[in-house]
Amino acid sequence: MPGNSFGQRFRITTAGESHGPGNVVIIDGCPAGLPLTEADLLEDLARRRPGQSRIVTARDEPDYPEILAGVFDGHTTGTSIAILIRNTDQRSRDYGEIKDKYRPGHADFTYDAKYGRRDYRGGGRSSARETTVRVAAGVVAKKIIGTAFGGRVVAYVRQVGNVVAEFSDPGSLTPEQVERLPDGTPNIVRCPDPARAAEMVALIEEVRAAKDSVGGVAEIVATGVPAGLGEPVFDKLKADLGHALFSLPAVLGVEFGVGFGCARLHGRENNDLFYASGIANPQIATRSNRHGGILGGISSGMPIVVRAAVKPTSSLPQEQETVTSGGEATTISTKGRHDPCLLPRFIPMGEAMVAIVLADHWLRWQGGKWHA
Ligand code: EPS
Repeated sequence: MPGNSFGQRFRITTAGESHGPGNVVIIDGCPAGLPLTEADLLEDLARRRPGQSRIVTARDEPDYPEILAGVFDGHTTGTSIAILIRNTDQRSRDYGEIKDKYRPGHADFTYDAKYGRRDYRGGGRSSARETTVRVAAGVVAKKIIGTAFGGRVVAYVRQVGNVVAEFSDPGSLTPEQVERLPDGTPNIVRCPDPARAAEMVALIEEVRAAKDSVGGVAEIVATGVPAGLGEPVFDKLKADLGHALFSLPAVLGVEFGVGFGCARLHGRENNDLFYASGIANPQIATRSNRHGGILGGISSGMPIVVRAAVKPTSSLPQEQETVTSGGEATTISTKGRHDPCLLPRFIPMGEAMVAIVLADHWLRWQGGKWHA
């Protein structure tokens, strides 16, 4: 398969480029009878939208979704859903220079190596602009998991550069804490620790002024997920979540629970001990959650905690060495409008991909028997 589709029972296929007419997603496998309107998609799209605050790209897109198929009378029909989001604020003249030059850290070189041609305007097909429609599909997936089992996915920024926020109970953080500061103003960096959030914003403003960029870590937490989601061996829930998150642009690392920290631990420290509560219908849980909510590739009923490391934006408005497609040495300073840090807008993308995997695995587990 050419890699434009993801999922088995809940399957998304996307098409689109950063400076083409728009991006589209086709969602297959959504059960009939789920309430769905364009208005339902707006909140998450606004959280992902460029131009939303002073610390993101200035490209200003309204990202208004058009549902073209699969919905009638405000409910899904069970047939394929198509959602289109048009591009309206492309500035392709900024990209004439990179037609023949490879931007450091970008996919320009590798797309040329693979296909021998590419849409060089913006990031083309490799642009994060494609994630608009994934976020729209993620809203559908969030509705499925919310209706089916009360599942909820909340993501937030854990780290920007050297500024790290620690949360002792990730499963208790609310979307309101991610989106708003205690005084009610927008939490533009989406870190639910107000002191760290202020430091992160200052750091992002500093790197932008220096014509540089900075990386970070997003933490994505799924709660209410029952024990039992995931397939053995190749389609472990962990493997599919890893696939989903690594498919987002700029992700260089994914870890669950204690993650790479497990390398330093002994088994006795790392094991999460089981306990049961209730007698007639005992509920089994673990006292700690170093395993991150997945054991043997199957959800344990504990919150699923996964982190994605996101690299600093490759596009830099300062001169860097590169080569042309003909192999001549040259320099490049990337024009265009870019995020000095990708993390604030990554949050709804991470939530969407996790929700899509959970909806897919729930539907696979239920064998398609679920009714809205
Ligand atoms: C992006 C490059 C910039 C960003 C863009 C992501 O756009 P352009 O293609 O015009 O250079 O503004 O972000 C969005 C437009 C968006 O909606 O996410 C890239 O190369 O990934």
